[in-house]
Amino acid sequence: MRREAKRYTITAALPYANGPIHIGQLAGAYLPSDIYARYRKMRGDDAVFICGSDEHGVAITLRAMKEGKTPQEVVDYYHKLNKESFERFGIDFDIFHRTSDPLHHELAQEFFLRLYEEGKFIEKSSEQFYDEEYGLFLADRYIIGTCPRCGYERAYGDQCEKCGSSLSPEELINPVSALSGKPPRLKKTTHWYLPMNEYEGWLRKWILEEHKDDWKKNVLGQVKSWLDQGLQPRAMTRDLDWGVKVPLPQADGKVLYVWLDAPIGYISATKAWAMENGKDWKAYWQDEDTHLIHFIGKDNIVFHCIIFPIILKAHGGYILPDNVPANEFMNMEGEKISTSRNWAVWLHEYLDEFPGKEDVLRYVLTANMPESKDSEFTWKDFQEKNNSMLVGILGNFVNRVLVLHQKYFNGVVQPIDMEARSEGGRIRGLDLDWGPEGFARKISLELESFKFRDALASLMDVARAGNKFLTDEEPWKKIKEKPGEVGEILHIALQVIANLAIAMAPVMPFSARKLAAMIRLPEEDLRWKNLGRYDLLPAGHQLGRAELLFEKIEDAVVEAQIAKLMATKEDGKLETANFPPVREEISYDEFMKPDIRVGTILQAEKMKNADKLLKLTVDIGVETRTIVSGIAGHFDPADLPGRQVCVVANLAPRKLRGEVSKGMILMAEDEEGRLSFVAPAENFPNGAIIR
Ligand code: B3M
Ligand code: ZN
Repeated sequence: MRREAKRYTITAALPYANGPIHIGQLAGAYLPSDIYARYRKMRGDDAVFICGSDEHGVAITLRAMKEGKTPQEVVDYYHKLNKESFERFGIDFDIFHRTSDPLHHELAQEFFLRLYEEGKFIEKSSEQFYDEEYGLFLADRYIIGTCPRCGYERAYGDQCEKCGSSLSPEELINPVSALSGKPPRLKKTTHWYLPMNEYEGWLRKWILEEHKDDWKKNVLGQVKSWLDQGLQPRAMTRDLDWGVKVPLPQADGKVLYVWLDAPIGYISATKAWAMENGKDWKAYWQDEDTHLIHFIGKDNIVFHCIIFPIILKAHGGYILPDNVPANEFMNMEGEKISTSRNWAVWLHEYLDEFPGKEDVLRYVLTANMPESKDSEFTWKDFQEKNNSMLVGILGNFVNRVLVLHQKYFNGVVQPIDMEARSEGGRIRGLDLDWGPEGFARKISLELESFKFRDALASLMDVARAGNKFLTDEEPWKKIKEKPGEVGEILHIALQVIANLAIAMAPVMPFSARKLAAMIRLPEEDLRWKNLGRYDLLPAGHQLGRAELLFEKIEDAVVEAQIAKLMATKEDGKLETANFPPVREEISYDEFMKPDIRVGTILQAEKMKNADKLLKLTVDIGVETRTIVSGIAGHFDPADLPGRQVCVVANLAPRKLRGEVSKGMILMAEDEEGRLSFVAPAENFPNGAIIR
């Protein structure tokens, strides 16, 4: 049985300080955690909301290499940018710490030493991939190859970003160094491994049995699939010079694996916050009555549900997560969000370009949150949701009421005989349940079960009910004959508005505050316990000045954003910096060896029992050939006949799935593994020579 929570430790994934924050990360981890933390605090719960920059790992050193900077320069820059962006966007962390802080290094080393001294690691020497040219062992993102599980060709040495599998370098098919682009050689080294396999039974019971009803299906599904595949011992150290030093005399030149140190960053951040605020950090990490909740994106599930819990368990004395409500991914304008291709909306740019519209983005991202499946952001939808929902429903209701109220009653709340107007927990004419099972409870339960989309929809239903009430009651027609009744109608509508101000606050804190000021609802009344009350604005209460809560967004504004995206897309195509450097020199004679010809695809069909292969019939002028090509995942065979290609014509024939393939089709491949045919710029005779 779950214990009632006395306090909440709420964490959001520590973003790598190697780039700005984009909307996918906001929708995945930062907005849901912020909404949840705000909700807890509005209820008066003891809750701390923790985040910070993840400043170690190959993600940082690769970026530094690409930018021609030191890793320290890179993390200093992005830590500051991201911390400020989060603040401006109203992501209300109690602390945004950083893993380069000495406090963190100390704690991470303490963890390592404790596990080391208690014999929780296995020390093992083995041959590992090594890049001769760069003099570096190739761990994690330094090595790229084909994922053994899904076939994605640009999986990293620690994880496949396509299918989410956690990997180790030796599992990759056709591994190459991300640095030199060359196949690595093997070199001996010693590391400390966490025998994750020993914890399988325990994990199965703790997650798949004890949490089978309260954890999200997507999270349980991933955990189950890892456990079913069987866990392997995983190295907790790396041969790198950037990171937390391994605190052992024999481990010179080694650092902790970033996924060992980063989650400990949640704890060190809590410690730093506690020190600054006179709190006891242990209560938030070691007291069984604390609920620990990790908000993350789906690519981080294995680390938060398997590796970090094992580390906490092996260490002892720490609580385990009560829930890990991981989200799926948000796509954008029909494509995967991609940092390397600059296909994203960057938070700091949005904040600069849409001042005062933080809540619009918060609303749209929450309404499209990828809670149970991948979702999509488009600028058109952004505009549409703003204009129809925020302006059309919520803003319109508030504005109509406040303007009429000002006009008829100078902003003074009128008396009402509530008894006479209500029956059975409802106010006549208004489709809202104010009772204990009513809208207030519904929204609370939705927030508590991490159903933020539903909570937002319920909130909009309240505004809709208010709008309908006003339209049905037609106070503007009654004001001459029955001013007393109009006073009551607006009184009721104002109570709905006060409730909206409270219910909005977790998702749209800026607008909630603005609205509260407009109705002069005192700060201390913006509490969750007041939700569902219809006496928040008593008769005689003087309202403030009405302003527009939301404004229409014109076509030109979103068209400009779309144009900007298209432009970056063009730039992105030309970007080469992330590709491996040029390979070793060859002689002119070597260059002349391949005989490359222009050809035209005549037929294309899928190969049986091989999802990735297409059988192509290609006319290369001098003859017609069969070529088997591994492009089935990228192209529809129906689209290929008639397409010109370049063929390496003198490649030795190979037998693939029983079919003899004569030659190879040339393809360009980008960082995401997308393929594009290489062909002459205009239609050309088949058989023409390329050199
Ligand atoms: N920095 C990965 C990411 O940004 C990683 C999360 C760490 S959470 C402890 O997605
Ligand atoms: Zn994969």
